[in-house]
Amino acid sequence: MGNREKSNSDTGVVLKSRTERKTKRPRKYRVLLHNDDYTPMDFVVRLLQTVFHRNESEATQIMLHVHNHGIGVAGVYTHEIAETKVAQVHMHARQNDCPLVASMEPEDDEDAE
Ligand code: TYC
Repeated sequence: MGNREKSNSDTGVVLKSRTERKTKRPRKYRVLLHNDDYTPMDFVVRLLQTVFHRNESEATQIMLHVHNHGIGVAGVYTHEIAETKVAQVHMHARQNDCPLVASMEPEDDEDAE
């Protein structure tokens, strides 16, 4: 990020550069669904509708993407919300004896900007 500072050698006054953010925007996290061989497709679609507020068409597309590629993005959220979504997936999965796994990862690269 733009942390360059200009120093006036006479006064010692240090001006923060204009590009430095006054407030940091919260980092966002992708919530990922992982494929498995046992969780029913319709269960994953319903979960995407209830937990991730996807409509039936979006939910079906995401489920099929995970089924075909092994992993997929259910949604992007701030850290606390993403953690809650992951926990909700695991709760629903355990309650229905499904091995479904969710995880989260930062949306932006650590060293970007
Ligand atoms: N592969 C599962 C099946 O064939 C469906 C599935 C999709 C499971 C997505 C998990 O995250 C998942 N019944």
